[in-house]
Amino acid sequence: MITVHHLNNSRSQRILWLLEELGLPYEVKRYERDAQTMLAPPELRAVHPLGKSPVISDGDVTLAESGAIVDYLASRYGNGTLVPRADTPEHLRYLYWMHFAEGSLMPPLLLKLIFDRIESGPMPFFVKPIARGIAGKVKGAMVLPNLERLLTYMEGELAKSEWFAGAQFSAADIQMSFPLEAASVRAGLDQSRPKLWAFLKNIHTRPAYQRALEKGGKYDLLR
Ligand SMILES: N[C@@H](CCC(=O)N[C@@H](CS)C(=O)NCC(=O)O)C(=O)O
Repeated sequence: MITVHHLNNSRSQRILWLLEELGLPYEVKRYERDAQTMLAPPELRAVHPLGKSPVISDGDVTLAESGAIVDYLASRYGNGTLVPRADTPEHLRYLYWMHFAEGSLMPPLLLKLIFDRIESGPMPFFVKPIARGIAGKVKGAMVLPNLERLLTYMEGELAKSEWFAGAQFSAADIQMSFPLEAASVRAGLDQSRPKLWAFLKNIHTRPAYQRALEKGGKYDLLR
């Protein structure tokens, strides 16, 4: 039996979705973020030393890192349905987007979250203008232009094919879902990018996506 160590409002939601797409039996072990810090509880460190989610166990295998988990499950149990055949251009695209999600897209989204919180968070009045000034500068000079470029680039890529790896839905689309959902609440992704917007609409209506929401509980992305 596969166990998903699932943190509320987190990247592990996409593992539940993948397992629903694959139609595999699995159990969900839930962990709740600390309401103040939003960090995972220490019990997750008993499963994996870094204490982050997602982590899965599958027999003797314990695996962390969402891209590795998605690729492992889809390759091992997907019978070729969610991973394009090796040595095809689609497989290369699949690999690219599988790594792009956490490697290129999440870092600026995380920076946006952190600097937004610095700008709006409580702090002594005499520090406020300095902290806000620094946060605003970093966002304006680096984070926002970078996000803008990334969104424009992805919009262009989805103009070439409906899904990230090509004409067929693949596990790379599942891996890309979390940063794109985060971009929609945090980085201004909206209808003005019609391809990316349609991607989000399309994934949200998939029955497996809906079932995963029922299994995972509340899924409100951090702003
Ligand atoms: N690159 C890792 C990131 C893992 C990660 O940061 N997970 C977040 C949830 S979205 C987490 O566990 N946060 C709570 C914490 O850091 O304590 C992955 O894709 O699995």
